[in-house]
Amino acid sequence: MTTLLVLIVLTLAVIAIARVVRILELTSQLSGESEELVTPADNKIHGGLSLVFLFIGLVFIGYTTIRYAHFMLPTPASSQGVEIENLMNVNYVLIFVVFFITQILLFYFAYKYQYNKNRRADYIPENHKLEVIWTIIPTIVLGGMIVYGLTVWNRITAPAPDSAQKIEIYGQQFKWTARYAGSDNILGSANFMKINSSNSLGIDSLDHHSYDDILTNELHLKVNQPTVLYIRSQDVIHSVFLPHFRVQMNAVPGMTTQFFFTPTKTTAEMRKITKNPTFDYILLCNKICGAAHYTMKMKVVVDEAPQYAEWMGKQKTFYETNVMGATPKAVAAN
Ligand SMILES: [Cu+2]
Repeated sequence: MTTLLVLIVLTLAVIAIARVVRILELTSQLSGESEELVTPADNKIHGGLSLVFLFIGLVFIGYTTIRYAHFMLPTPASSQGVEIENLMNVNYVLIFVVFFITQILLFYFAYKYQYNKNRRADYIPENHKLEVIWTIIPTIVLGGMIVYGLTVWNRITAPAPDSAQKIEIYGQQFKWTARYAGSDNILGSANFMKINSSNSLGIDSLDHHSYDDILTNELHLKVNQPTVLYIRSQDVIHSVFLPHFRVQMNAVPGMTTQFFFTPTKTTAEMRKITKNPTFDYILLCNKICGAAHYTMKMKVVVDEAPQYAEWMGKQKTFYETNVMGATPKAVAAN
């Protein structure tokens, strides 16, 4: 309600200002002055205002950057994340340098070169040296950024080693399920034809690799263990987003996408780093996938090996929950 009132007041203020300007125009017409006439005093005021605007803008940028810095992600929690973070930082530095140089020059020039009837502008139809400089510098800088970015991308999307832990992340409207490959480290095959109310992932119960698979609603990762996520979707495009690990990959129906990374900081370590005793890693859906998209998240825990083994020991396998559990019913049905 307050927002609406503020908007109404602002709209009325704009209309009022427009009317006042119109009245001023009409009075100047009546008094015989030309409305386009710009006096040297006007030029001075506008030139000065450019400097004031530049100063206010710079102070505002500095203030908001410091004031809202805590909304930035904490230090990356995976080895791949460190590379992405460095790439981002190099980009930020370049963008900030170019931003400050161009904005300062823009407003300073508006002040310095305000109209002066005694000054004539130089006529420079072409200047090869200048054109070569402003072509070559951006070419080198942007070319360097592309090469650097592609190198990082190739490294972080390199194939996972065989020893990497395999976990499936399955998205559906509106939840995530994690499936661990179990002691054989091979995920059992799955097929959408096998999806039913007790098997939403469509896991093939005839494939013996699926017997030791473990389905969970929480993603536990072992610290310093290379981990590869195989990502599937049941219905629409979702996106697996693990901001603290700087990981993101789409979940696309009909295909399996993947992302390989190594978590390097346990949840306990990250709680110390963020000075937040209730901090938890999170896996979010980062594609607007429907009405309850915002609820589509899963808690992520990075454990030391013993805690990880303890948690894993408490989980039930697909064989225990679906195959063994389903057999008596199947027999009874026959
Ligand atoms: Cu989603």
